Amino acid sequence: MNTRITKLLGIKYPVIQGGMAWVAEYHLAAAVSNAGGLGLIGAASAPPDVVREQIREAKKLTDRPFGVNVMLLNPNAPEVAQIVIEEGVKVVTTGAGSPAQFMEAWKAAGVIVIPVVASVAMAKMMQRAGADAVVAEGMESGGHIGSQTTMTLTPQIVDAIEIPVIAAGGIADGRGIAAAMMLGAEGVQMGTRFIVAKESVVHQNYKERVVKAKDIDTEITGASTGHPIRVLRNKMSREYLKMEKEGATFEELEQLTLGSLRKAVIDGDVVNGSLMAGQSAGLVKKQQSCHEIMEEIVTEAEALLNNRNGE
Ligand code: TUI
Repeated sequence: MNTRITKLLGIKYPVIQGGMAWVAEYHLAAAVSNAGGLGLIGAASAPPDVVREQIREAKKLTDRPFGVNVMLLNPNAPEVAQIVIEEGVKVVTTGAGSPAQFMEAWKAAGVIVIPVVASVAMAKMMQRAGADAVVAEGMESGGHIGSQTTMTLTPQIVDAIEIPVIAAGGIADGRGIAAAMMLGAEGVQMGTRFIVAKESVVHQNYKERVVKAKDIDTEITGASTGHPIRVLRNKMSREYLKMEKEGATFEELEQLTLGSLRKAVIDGDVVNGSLMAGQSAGLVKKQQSCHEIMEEIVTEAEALLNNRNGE
């Protein structure tokens, strides 16, 4: 399990937590880091001051490295990018766009930069811009997604760049980790399995929907707006898709989903809230501590990878 990723990040296991909006707050980030992976605080659309506070709280709970995910659709992204530097955060991942404009400042400050990409072209661009690694994220993932699958995207990005690749999308157990390694990845990013972690502050109603989810229970909303989002099917997603089919405008759809992720994560409204989750929800069967999750998946992956070598 020692790869360029564990070495680069100074972590025990090559497992990175997804920077999930509302879900990836400091309790979860610190717990994942304490369990030997890389925890992440998801800045998402949080006000910059809240992100700073989250970073300071995480530092109180862990001495291990952790990171911040900067969501590039957030108008406050430039301020968040600066806060990351001021607070001495070791690692940044980015999502939903190109972080090129922040790269120089982050590199100058010694921040390790790992953009999440959904295409080979973007991976190459990020390598040229000075990224230390990339996350190759397939459309099995929850939330904002691209259009390629993890199985096809990961090896193509591995072939196209020299920096290490972390696979994401559809990975929730040791089999997924072993498979990702076989595709040439040197680490994985997992989100959905950590939604239900004991240390995750997500409302119990949301966690139960993830645990109960079957293989076919996610769907993609927003394909027509250019912001496809994978969620667990519920009243909200059905209404959204119906409006989308009837030709609703971007503004009307935005209005419908305004605050809907908060509704699900904080209020536990699993009817009208937006339940972002990946296809791997069907693989998530129980609520465990981050330590239990990490030990279980790494033990399983190591056994599979060692068997392959006839050991
Ligand atoms: O960013 C994510 N997943 C997310 S962000 C998010 S918050 C949100 N809420 C409502 C609407 C939009 C976002 C929820 N889930 N994953 C990483 C990711 N990045 N997936 C895909 C991409 C991506 C897409 C296009 C990265 C780069 C990219 O480049 C396009 C370009 O040319 O700028």
